[in-house]
Amino acid sequence: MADIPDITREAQDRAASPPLESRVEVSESTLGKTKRLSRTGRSRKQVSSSSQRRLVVVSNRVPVPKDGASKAGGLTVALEGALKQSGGLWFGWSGDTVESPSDQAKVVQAGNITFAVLDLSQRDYDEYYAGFANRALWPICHYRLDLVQIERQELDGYFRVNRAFAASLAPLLQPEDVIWVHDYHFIPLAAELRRLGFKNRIGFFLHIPWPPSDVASALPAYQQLLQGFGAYDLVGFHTPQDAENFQRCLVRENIGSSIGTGEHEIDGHKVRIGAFPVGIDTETFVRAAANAERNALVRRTKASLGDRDLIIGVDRLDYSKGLKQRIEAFSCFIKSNPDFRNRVTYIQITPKSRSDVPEYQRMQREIAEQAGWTNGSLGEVDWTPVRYVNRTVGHAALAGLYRMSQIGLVTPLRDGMNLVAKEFVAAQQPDDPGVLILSRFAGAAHELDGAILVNPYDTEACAGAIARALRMPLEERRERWDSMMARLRTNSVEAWCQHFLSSLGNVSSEGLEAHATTNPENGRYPFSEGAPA
Ligand code: ADQ
Repeated sequence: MADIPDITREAQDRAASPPLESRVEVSESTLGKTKRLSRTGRSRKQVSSSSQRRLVVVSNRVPVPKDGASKAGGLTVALEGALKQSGGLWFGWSGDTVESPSDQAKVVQAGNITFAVLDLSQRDYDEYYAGFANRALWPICHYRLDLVQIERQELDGYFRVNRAFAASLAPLLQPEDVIWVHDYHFIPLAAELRRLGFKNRIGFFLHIPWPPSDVASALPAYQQLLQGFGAYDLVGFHTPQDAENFQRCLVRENIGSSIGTGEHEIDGHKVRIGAFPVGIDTETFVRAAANAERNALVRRTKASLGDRDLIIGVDRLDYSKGLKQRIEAFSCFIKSNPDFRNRVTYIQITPKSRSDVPEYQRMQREIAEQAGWTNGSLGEVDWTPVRYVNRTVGHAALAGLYRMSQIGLVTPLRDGMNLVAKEFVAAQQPDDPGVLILSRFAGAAHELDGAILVNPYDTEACAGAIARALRMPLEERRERWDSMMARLRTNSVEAWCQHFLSSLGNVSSEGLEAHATTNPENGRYPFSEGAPA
């Protein structure tokens, strides 16, 4: 497995000793007092120094606390950890569609986090979310040109909603706020805020992959989207490979000019580009897993397995997760290793998502049918080889299910990071850990060097990996787990957040120069160490 990306080591150092000017703390003014401020002016009450900058997070879905229900989105899980540390404002879509949405956000205060959300009209939802974001950006960023749906109207809707969200966010912003925009739904948001006169530091993090230019250029309004990145001060990706793909797209399209390693100037504005691999709340997961024996679902599942081994897969139901190929690989494993018949069970826990997008409806049907066929052809009266479940499971139970599994099967066809891979590792019992089988096309493959890396399209190789994992001696399992766990302990979600925000805080001419001098221009991308071959 390849080397550790340099930026992660840097993250560890920074997390241990955050620079003063980049610390983000809760300022006194909260959104509860939603007074309108001049766009660039400073309210007299806002005495805000660089060490007291309020953090504003923008993401499509905002988990406004309601009933403590468990959440299935990786973005949510990662960001909650981040905002709890610093407090501030979390702005985005409410998740609701209404007939006549207000342009003023609904505000809820919870602890040190203020949530502000907007509803969408059905048309906005169809065009911006179900349309352009999930039928053009998502498939293209996951290298699925065969699934792309391009509609002018949806493209217009995407830019229209971004403009409207920027306009509604504007009155809630303060001049010193540090704004952190998340994911593909909001690429043009910074450009819209700049157009309104905001000069705040604005960072962007993409939670999904960024493909090479031949694939990315299938995006409609490709140049306009790329140009929009120029309004950010910092653009982050999960892996060096994604960051490199992105910068090459800029170069190839003649958008601005490269001004050093990982830096670009677009319309006179400097943008820093880098890899920031997201982590998980490792210690919480470790504790949850250790206590999970008390969990009723975990206990019932254990009893239902008897002495069979367990293989676990946990994914949102999405074509990027490679579920069809995974079930095929499991089936191939059983057929080629008959001694494992009735000795191993594969549980796939998969909540449905985006069910109103036609490509997802089709896939949901296909996967369910495939699980049914597999059980029909392989199963016994007393053995269901594949337990396929469309449910969300609470994190405590999930941690326990990971822990009792001999294998974590994480084989996406393409994934920005994949938090499940990390959660599985964190949940293992140190003296008897399970084995992670991980797709080389998941961002996590850049970090988790103790996993068995597989090509998810190669059914027989994946089946072979399952057999190898089930027969792996304890010593090798421990060795592999130790090295992955060390990484998870240092690159937690806190370290990720700290690293991104400190990098955003350091974006200035001076910071950029300093950065350039520490990365000798040797023709390689600065963070390109660590990409799997
Ligand atoms: P996702 O595509 O949603 O995230 P992932 O990173 O695996 O994928 O995160 C899924 C999260 O949802 C995990 O925390 C997992 O525990 C949880 N989850 C999944 N199924 C569940 C279930 N049945 N019950 C309960 N919880 C469940 C996007 C990108 C990823 C990237 C993340 C974070 O697609 O590549 O890693 O954002 O940046």
